[in-house]
Amino acid sequence: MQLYNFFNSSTSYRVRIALALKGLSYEHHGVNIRIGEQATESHIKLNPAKGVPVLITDDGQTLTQSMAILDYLELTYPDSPLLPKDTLERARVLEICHMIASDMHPVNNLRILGYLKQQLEVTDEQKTAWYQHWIQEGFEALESRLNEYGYGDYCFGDQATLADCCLVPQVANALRFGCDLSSFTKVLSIYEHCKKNTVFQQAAPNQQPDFIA
Ligand SMILES: N[C@@H](CCC(=O)N[C@@H](CS)C(=O)NCC(=O)O)C(=O)O
Repeated sequence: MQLYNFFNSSTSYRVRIALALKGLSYEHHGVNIRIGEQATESHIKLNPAKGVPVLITDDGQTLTQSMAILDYLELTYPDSPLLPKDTLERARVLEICHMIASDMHPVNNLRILGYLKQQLEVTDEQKTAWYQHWIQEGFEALESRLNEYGYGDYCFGDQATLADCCLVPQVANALRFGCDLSSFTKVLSIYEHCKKNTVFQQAAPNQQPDFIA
């Protein structure tokens, strides 16, 4: 497999965690979204939505959208499952994933922040206020849901699931942007637990070949 990704991209990081948890190797291709490599002609051929990650499967198929990639990996490589078999439990895991992937990530994506700044000409303070507002809203909901249904050291139990694959990169991004997450104690305790896992560490931004300090 080949993975087109960027070290600090949270959607890429989700997929890297899942690949690591499943023990799957892949060829890394760095796409520097800070300098617009996601919008080059060659990348648009892979992903017309101008984003990362992109997975090229072992049989040469091109897949975009991190949640679709995670689903593909789960079904194609069922060892070390990241979704529970029980239907309700599976839905709970996916609920957490989509709180992050569908609600939180899109409004704070690089292109959105860029549009606010360049086209709508908001100030840096307004852009930060926007970012922090959606982080606060999103994490409040996440904290509440995890307190209600989560259990164990990971989001659900003592084994990592796709919920943890989505949670860790979102927390890492929020901390990188200087958000105060101290009131989200459940979210933070899961994050800290995952960070101790060497498999999660393997997928971390600072372990990637394209990492820039
Ligand atoms: N929904 C897509 C989002 C992909 C996406 O937009 N990724 C970000 C990085 S986390 C990106 O490439 N952003 C580039 C940009 O906004 O220009 C997914 O989950 O794969």
